[in-house]
Amino acid sequence: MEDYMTSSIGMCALQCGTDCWCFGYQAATSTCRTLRSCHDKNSVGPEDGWVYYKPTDCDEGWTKYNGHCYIRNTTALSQPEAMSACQQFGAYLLEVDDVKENHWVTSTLLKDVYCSNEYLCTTWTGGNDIETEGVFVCGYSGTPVTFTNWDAWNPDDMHNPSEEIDCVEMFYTGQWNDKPCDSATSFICEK
Ligand SMILES: [Ca+2]
Ligand SMILES: [Ca+2]
Ligand SMILES: [Ca+2]
Repeated sequence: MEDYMTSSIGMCALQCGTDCWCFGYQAATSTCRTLRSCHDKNSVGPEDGWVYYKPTDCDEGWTKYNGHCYIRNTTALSQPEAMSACQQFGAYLLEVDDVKENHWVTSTLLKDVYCSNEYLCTTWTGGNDIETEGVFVCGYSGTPVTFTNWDAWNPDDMHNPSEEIDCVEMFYTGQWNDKPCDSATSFICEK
């Protein structure tokens, strides 16, 4: 257990990362406390003014990783449709921040997915270069894509001048491919 001074309960929630299962916040003293075991959700703690939260509980069917919740949806939609579908869950289309998240998605959510041709069983991520060709951004946050895991032959939009190929999907191997955004593809939501 550790105590921190934080300016708000939201900042306190951010302190609760890996190895943190709950956090408590005492507004009167702006003190945040991260914990490895949980009080009942939103219950007032044993000391005055402490309120405890479980910030990373995932709903039924979602899988937790590093403070986020994920679900794989096998319905094939275009990337914009998949984005809207995720928004209806209060989530967004998968944004892969680093190699660890890429590996976790591949080894957990895609572990039972296999095709003889990897192009035939793919999953949308939220990345695209619609705005500026070759500059990939995350569709939800709008931030530049910093980590990438491209397949050796992709992105290949530059070799297809007749077609817009601006959305990023993931092979079951975890490697990325750029594909026309209106292609029907299964997808992963994250929140
Ligand atoms: Ca992510
Ligand atoms: Ca492109
Ligand atoms: Ca491609």
